[in-house]
Amino acid sequence: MNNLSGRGHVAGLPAWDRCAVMGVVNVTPDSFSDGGRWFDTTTAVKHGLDLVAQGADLVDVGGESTRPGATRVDEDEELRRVIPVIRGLAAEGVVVSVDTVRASVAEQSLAAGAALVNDVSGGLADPAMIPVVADAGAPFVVMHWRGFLEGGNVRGVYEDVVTEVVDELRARVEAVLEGGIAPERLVVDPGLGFSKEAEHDLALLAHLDRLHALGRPLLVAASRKRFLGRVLAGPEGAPPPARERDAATAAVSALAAQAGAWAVRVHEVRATADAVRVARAVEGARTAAGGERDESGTAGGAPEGAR
Ligand code: PMM
Repeated sequence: MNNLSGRGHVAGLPAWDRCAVMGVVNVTPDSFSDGGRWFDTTTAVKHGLDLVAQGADLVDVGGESTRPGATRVDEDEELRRVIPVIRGLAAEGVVVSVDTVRASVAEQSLAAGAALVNDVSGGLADPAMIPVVADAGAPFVVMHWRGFLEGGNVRGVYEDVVTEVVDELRARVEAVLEGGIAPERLVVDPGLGFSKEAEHDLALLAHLDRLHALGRPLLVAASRKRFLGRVLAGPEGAPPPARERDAATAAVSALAAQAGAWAVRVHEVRATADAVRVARAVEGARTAAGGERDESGTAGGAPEGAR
C-alpha cells in the first residue's frame, strides 16, 4: 500500500483531488489559539469568507471552546453563537462544518445549512448525537477523545499511543456505524492535543498510515497546538504563542497531505492552502514519473487510491 491510499471521499461533500483545507472560525471568547477574535456574527461570517478567499475548501464553525480547562457554554448560548454564522456562510455557498458535541446544536446547524458535523467527542458526550446525525444522513467526524479534561491531563497516559488511539477509534467507528451513520459518511481524526502530550501527537503524525487502516478518510487538526509550541521551543525554551505557530502548522499540513490525509483543519489558511497544493503537485509528478517508468516497463503501477 502506498502512503497516499487513505484520502478517499466523504459522501455528501464535494470531492477534492487533494487534501482539503478546513478553515476554522471559532465564535468563542476563549478558544485557545484565536479566542475572542471572531466573536460577533458579522465578523465571524466575514472571517469565514476571507478563509475561503484564501483557499479554504470548507469552514468549521464552533461556538464552544474545547481547550483544556475551558468552562462549558450552555446550549442556548452555543446556538446563539453558531447558527447565524452557519446560515450566513451557507447562504454564500460555503461548505460549512459545525464543531459541536451537542446533538441539538448539530441538528439545528444542519437545518441552517451545515454540511458536516465535527464532534470532538466522537458521539460520546451526548447520546443523542449519533441518532441525530444518522437521521439527517449527514457526514460525521469521529475524533479520538477520552473525555473533557478536569484537573490535569489524567487521561493522557499511554503505553503505545498509536495502537491505543487506533483501537479506541475503531471501537468508536463501530459504535457510530451501529448507530446508523453510513460508513461512506464517516471521517476519523486522531484528536491531536486531546488527552495527549507532545510526544503522543508526534507519534501519531509519524504513523498516519496506521490510522488509514481504519479505512476512512482522515482529518488532521494540528493547527497552533501545544506540541508545535514544544517543538519550536526546543528542550529549554519557552513555547512561542499560538499565533506564531502558523508556519509550523503549514509544515504539518504538507506532511499530512503527503501521508494521504483527507483534510487538515487550520486557523491560518493561506500557507496551508499553498502547502497542500505543493503536496498535490509533487504527488502528480510522482504519479507521472511512475507512469513513464511503467511504459518503459521498469516500475510498478500508479499509486492505488491516490486520486
Ligand atoms: N481541535 C480543536 C477543535 N476542534 N476538531 C477536530 N475534528 N479535531 C481537532 O483536533 C479539533 C477540533 C481545538 O482547537 P481550537 O480550539 O484551536 O480550534
